[in-house]
Amino acid sequence: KTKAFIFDLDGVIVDTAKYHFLAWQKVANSLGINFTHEDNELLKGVSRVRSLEIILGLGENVEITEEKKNELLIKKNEDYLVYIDKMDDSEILPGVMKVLDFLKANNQPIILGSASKNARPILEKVNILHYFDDIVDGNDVTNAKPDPEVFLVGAKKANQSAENSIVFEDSVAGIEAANIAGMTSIGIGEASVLNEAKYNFNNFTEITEDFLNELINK
Ligand code: B16
Ligand code: MG
Repeated sequence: KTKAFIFDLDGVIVDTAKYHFLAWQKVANSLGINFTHEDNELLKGVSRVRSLEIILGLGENVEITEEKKNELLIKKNEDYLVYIDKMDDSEILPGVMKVLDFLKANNQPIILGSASKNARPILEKVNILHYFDDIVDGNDVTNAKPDPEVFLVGAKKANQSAENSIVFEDSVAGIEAANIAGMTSIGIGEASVLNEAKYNFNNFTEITEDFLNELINK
């Protein structure tokens, strides 16, 4: 059988959260706002604009103009891209290649469903752009996760129904989006945090070929 396998990017294929953190921390510090690793968790799966709003909310009565906000968004992305530029395939998370290779060998559509506007350059940097039959990212959709738009568009590109689509996600918002879409949600990370997921794994090394075969033949 053929299914659509939809992968989130940040936190699933690569750990870019650490680079987002460094770039956002610079922005926060420039505004006198304390921004911790714990705060960074709030930004996972969330769009760039929304991330800035969350950071501004961490400060006390920080009010800035729209113009300044746009400036900060540009500055943040410029900083982030400096880190991205240094990435290579050693940054692909454990077990990911094994799963991508297995799906490819079994002729399953592989789709990217990410909120990031930098998805393509990141996939290029880590040398796996050619694995993807289609890419749906922050440039293609208007509604951010937990809205299911990004995954619904992805399934459509693979010519598969939502029921025949499987989503790998590391964020609560992403799992919620997959569930709302009526897709099979697979949480990658803390099961206690991603407790709404249909299946949970700490990382891709725990995903067996038997499990993937079960998903394909269901
Ligand atoms: P960018 P994902 C998301 O990617 C990240 O988890 C989130 O932290 C980030 O703010 C968002 O992309 C936008 O990224 O600034 O590169 O457009 O997890 O949906 O792959
Ligand atoms: Mg993610």
